[in-house]
Amino acid sequence: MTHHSLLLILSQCVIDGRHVESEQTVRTLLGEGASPMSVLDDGLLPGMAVVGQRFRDGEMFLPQVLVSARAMKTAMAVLEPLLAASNVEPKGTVLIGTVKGDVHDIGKNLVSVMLQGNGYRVVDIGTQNPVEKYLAAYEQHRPDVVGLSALLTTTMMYMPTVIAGFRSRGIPVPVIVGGAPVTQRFAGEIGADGYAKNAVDAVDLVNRLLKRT
Ligand code: B1M
Repeated sequence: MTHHSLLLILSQCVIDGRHVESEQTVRTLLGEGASPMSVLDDGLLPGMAVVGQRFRDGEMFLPQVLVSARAMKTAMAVLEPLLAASNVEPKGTVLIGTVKGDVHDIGKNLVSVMLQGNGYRVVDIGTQNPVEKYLAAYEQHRPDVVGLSALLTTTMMYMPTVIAGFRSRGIPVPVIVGGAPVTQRFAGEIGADGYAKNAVDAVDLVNRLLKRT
């Protein structure tokens, strides 16, 4: 079978929520020489995009989205070590987490993996983080950049609270934001130090903020 047909099968596995087959298909593709990035970009992400559209249009419901997310995560677990493989000294530390009230973590995890793959140490504090959690993790790990993720138009409104938490304590760490509903304009309005549309742009952004390449 060609890479192209395997990638189409992989997308369909995510859409249908077939996690065992999605993992197997990823392993087959890698075994046949496909790059981890193309498995992600041309197989998993297009599948997840269809899930998002169908969910929005009322053609798919929450339980189905959950099984799709599981299929995506199972496949990502195979790809993550490959995407994150990097032997260099850390270029810096990035603290990342999804904000309070929000359980979405697939995109955040992808940003973490891409940062790791590009030489950063990542402290990932998971989902549903109130400002206190970010502050406590900052004190513990002293990151060079703090990243906030939000996937809901409601939870992104919590981002300014986290930024204010750092600013009101005089902590000068750059805070960057991202997630499907977040825009450059919103980032500017809430006083974030940067916005990235996707995981690849997030790496560029952190490189620029820390003047690393
Ligand atoms: Co939810 N959900 N969901 N969901 N879900 C969305 C976000 C939604 C757009 C679907 C839709 O209606 N079309 C919609 C939000 C509407 C809105 O607010 N505008 C929605 C909704 C409504 C909900 C619930 C409220 C549903 C309900 O209960 N009625 C509920 C909320 C739960 C909560 O958080 N409190 C809910 C629940 C869930 C599941 C649990 C079932 C599951 C999440 C599983 C998980 O993450 N562990 C889920 C999923 C899977 C989705 C969709 C279908 C896919 C999200 C995803 O993983 N995309 C999503 C529709 C969509 O976005 N197409 C949807 C793939 C991922 C790689 O992309 O997360 O965008 P993304 O990340 C990208 C960029 O955004 C960026 O880089 C990433 C990689 O390129 N990025 C950053 C992300 N974070 C970044 C941080 C950065 C920089 C870049 O710097 C720090």
